[in-house]
Amino acid sequence: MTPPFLIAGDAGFTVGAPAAATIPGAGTTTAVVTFHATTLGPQHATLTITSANGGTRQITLSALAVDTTAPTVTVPADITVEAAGPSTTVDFSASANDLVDGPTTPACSPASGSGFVVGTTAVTCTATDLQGNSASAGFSVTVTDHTVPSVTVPANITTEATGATTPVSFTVSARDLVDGPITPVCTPAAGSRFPVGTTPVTCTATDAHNNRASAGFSVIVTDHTGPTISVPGDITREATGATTPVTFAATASDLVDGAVTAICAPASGAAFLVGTTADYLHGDRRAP
Ligand SMILES: [Ca+2]
Ligand SMILES: [Ca+2]
Repeated sequence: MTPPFLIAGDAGFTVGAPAAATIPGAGTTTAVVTFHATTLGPQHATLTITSANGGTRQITLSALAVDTTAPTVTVPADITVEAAGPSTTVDFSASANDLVDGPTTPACSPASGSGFVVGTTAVTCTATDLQGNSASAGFSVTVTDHTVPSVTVPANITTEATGATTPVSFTVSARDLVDGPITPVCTPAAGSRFPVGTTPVTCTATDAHNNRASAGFSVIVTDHTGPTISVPGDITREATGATTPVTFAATASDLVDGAVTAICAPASGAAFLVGTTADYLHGDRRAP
């Protein structure tokens, strides 16, 4: 005789196969009982076993529902952003879900909305369920600086020569989003001596991450200043004939050109008539 034994459960658990077991003779059978706990803590279920002749027996099963599973933490992929300043605000979202507690908000360090410096910063997000099980996940925030500094130079400078070369000073500046003020390097440098004419000046600023920018202007040195001429005082000679040769020395010096030739008319050594002759001279090769 192989009477079936029926195993039935109350609400709160299910009985897996073989729920209806055929037990040959005085054998045993196995049924899988699964609790569906809706709360943590002790769980109870009652099994009723009915034999072929209608006899029943009830068995109370107990289980303890526990939560030893940490939440699952979801973080974004690694983030790369270009710096917006010495510190760059980066927002991100991370989430966590616990089998028992449901969605939770992980705590991230540094938190979303923090300021990140240039470089790579590791962010760790940790979620802890109500039973104290915690899990972490991480990603990185990389802030780059590919932005060149801004270089400020003056407008073209025009100045009158004060010598063969003329010292010219000027002020330039540069600023980087990340590094702040930077001192540009100018060629020629401020305070250099410039020749007459137009000389381009290039100023370059390099930030801490080797991003470089240049700006330029011109220094224009003009020479509108005539030479200084030295002539002798008025000369009086006694005539030696119809005309009398008179020699004299005249010199000219220019701020830019130095000594220049003074050309006299009449020239030194010319034959002068009796009377007064005005002698004119000029010497600056740039004279207007
Ligand atoms: Ca849990
Ligand atoms: Ca920069």
